[in-house]
Amino acid sequence: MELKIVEYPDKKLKEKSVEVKCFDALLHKLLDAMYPLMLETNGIGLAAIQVAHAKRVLILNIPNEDGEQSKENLIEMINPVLTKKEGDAVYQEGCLSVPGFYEDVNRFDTVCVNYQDRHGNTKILETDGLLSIAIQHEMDHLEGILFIDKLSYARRKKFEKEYKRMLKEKKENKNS
Ligand code: Y12
Ligand code: CO
Repeated sequence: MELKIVEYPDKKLKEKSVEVKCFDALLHKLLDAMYPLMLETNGIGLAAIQVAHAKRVLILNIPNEDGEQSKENLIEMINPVLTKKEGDAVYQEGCLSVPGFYEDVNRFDTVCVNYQDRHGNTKILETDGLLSIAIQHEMDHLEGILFIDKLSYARRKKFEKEYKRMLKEKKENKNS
């Protein structure tokens, strides 16, 4: 399955993803194609809508203490639901769909998430730190929300200006 990252301002990213009911070979194909793409693009989290599939599917692969990602630590979440959100955290986030821009975002510190694995088995995970932030970031994608949507008015304006300039430069470099 050939996948490509959908980048802002593509309207596809605003779509609300739909519940997965079939845990079939097609779902496994999608998950199997998302993982190498996420690694190739230096991502630690990726939602299916970022590869133009509006399904409630996301993957996470947090690097270990040596900064290395391994398949052992890959988490695949289907139909995730937050059942607990506690405390406050601020983290400088980035997104494969908004390349080149990083900004502080307010999140919950600890979350508990109920989800299904690729076979439809129910799982529960309670976590904090980077994994908690990544879960919240990726779950926002399922609602069509990007981290830039959570910025203050002034920071969002700054982003739009910088991003427009970056896209213009990209276009000029491509044509020269
Ligand atoms: C903390 C903050 C955000 C998340 C969500 C997952 N985000 C990512 O995995 C973002 C990765 C990323 C990688 C980039 O590098 C390339 O595309 C090669 C990137 O691009 C540039 O900066 C040019 C942007 C974001 C989880 C936890
Ligand atoms: Co993202």
